[in-house]
Amino acid sequence: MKNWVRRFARIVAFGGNDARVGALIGVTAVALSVAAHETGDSRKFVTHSLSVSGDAKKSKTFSVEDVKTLPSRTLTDVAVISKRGMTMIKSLKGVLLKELLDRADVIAKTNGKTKKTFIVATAADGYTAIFSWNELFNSPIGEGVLVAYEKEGAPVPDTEGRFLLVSAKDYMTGSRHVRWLKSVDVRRIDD
Ligand SMILES: Nc1nc2c(c(=O)[nH]1)N[C@H]1C(S)=C(S)[C@@H](COP(=O)(O)O)O[C@H]1N2
Ligand SMILES: [Mo]
Repeated sequence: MKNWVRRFARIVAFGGNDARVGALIGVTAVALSVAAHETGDSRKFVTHSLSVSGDAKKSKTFSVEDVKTLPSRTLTDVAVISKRGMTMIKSLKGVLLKELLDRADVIAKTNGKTKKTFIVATAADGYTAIFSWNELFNSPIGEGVLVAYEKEGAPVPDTEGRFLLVSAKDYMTGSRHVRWLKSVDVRRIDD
């Protein structure tokens, strides 16, 4: 790789007088730097563990391996829909968010607390999405809210892994498609 860059620099130095060579080099250099920038950016957001927190002292951190021990669910033909258009994901394997919350045991259920409870999903870049307790546990939406660790048969790639949260039953699935999911926090609107 380094040799390659050095050779490239030599071509730049000697090709300086030729406008066509110069233009070609310029375009290639921009393309290379954009590619490098994209991989660099993604890599810095990749998450390898997921923190689930809620009531009082209750909190649990899951590695990808930990999450893989929970009952898995596979969703097929998941659409990512936004104002910009639609892309299709052939398959996503993971654990339902409601299953993960049950396993972490972070939700208080006494004295009608659940109806005031909401769940905040936060990504490594600060992006967030929220779900109400009723939405997850008392509506069909919950069946589509998946914390995925596998996309189309491979670990979720750097561009959105290793934990990717989707809400497959939403109309506009883009807004609750949380790449680089880092934490899930249970909160209540009062008390
Ligand atoms: N972590 C993270 N996830 C995110 C975003 C983001 O900025 N950060 N953008 C969201 C938005 S606005 C959309 S529409 C979808 C799809 O984005 P894409 O078309 O770039 O894949 O990803 C969502 N997930
Ligand atoms: Mo979006």
